[in-house]
Amino acid sequence: MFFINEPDAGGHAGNYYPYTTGYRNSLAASDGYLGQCLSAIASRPTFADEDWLILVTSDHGGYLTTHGAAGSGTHGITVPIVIAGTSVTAGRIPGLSYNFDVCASALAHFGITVSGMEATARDGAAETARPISAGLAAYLPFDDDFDNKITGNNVTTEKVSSPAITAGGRIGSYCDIPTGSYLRLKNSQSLAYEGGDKSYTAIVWVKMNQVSSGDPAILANKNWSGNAAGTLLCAGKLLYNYRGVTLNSGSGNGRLDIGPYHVEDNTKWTFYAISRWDDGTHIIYQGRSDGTLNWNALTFDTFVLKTTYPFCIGQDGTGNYGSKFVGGVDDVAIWTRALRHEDIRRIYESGLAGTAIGDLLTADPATAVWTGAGSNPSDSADPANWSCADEESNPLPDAIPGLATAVTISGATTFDLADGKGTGVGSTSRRSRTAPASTCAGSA
Ligand SMILES: [Ca+2]
Ligand SMILES: [Zn+2]
Repeated sequence: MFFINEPDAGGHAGNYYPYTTGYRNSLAASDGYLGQCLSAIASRPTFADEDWLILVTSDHGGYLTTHGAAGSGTHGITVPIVIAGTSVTAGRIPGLSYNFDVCASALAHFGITVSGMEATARDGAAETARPISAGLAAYLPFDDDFDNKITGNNVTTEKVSSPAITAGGRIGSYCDIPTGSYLRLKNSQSLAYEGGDKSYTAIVWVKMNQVSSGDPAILANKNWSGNAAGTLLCAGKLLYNYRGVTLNSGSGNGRLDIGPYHVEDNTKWTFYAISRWDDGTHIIYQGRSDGTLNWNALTFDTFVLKTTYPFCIGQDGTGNYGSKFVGGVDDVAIWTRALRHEDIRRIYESGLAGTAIGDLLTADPATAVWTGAGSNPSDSADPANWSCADEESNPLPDAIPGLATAVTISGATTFDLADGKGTGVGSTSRRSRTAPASTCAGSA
């Protein structure tokens, strides 16, 4: 076992944030030491016959220049855990794990089970990829209007006072919310969420001033007061005399607060995502304008998501909370399920690059795989010779092309659906087949 102190020192010296150069350098240095260690292990003459388990974790996280434990445990206890080895299942560790779980994981590797220990032996698990559109209940790009672009669920937008579609959003235009204005998502109380009405994801790009007083709601379906049930993304939670964005989740008789995150200045669009998983894990993400995405997580089993209030943007569920949100929101979306990390990262990075969530629904990189004999895509008239490369292995009728940009044929060759020409397949003959109207199930 070895211990690297650089991240601790780097955090105390500046702060514990991934967007701070000094801290990032300390992580890079640590990564280098770890790389040397792994290289040494892999170069052992008997390495091929050995059964290594590599465990990496941290004894604490950090908030500002502190370990982040007091007042809010989330910055202090949200730490990385990496488990690698030939016996490990690739994928995210399910639920919430703790640094002491590495002890149980190491013992389990040696076949030792310890009873009465709080720690749990961890392993990765492959997550099932689902289309980003799955469970998407509300999507508000604010480019031309305030409308929810997801039809069929009766969730509609209602303006209160004078929110305004304004140029200069994260993508296209955005919704400017002056003092006292907000948006109400009518009928959102009736949405049915997965996981016993407890799993959801909400994403919003926000541009605002650092809140100097009060704690206005950015997005909420709860009464802010006390332990009321529901969820609320809050703009001004106070910790260590520093205000920031938090997630507040209520059960009716208890609550969970995760965060806060420092707010960028009012010229920058910042990404926030909140999600709640079937297993109770709550996660709040902040994606900065500089490309750094980080998150805090806690478990809250008794959380109650559904309330009598609709989701509101710029207010709590009641519409009457005293602290008023002032700022802009863009590309807001609410799902009735938890999105995977990979999906949230993809949405964030796409947004940074100017691609809205709506574009991801129709222009997914739907990669269809040629499975027919040989490598001649002219045989593509037979859907049985194609399969969608997404994890759901959908056949071509679900898979192709209208909206896809490229198809992978027999692994290495690509087939450009835009002009219908294959490359590296012996000819560039045009495909005669008309693409089905539907797209890859991984795309819409
Ligand atoms: Ca927009
Ligand atoms: Zn320290």
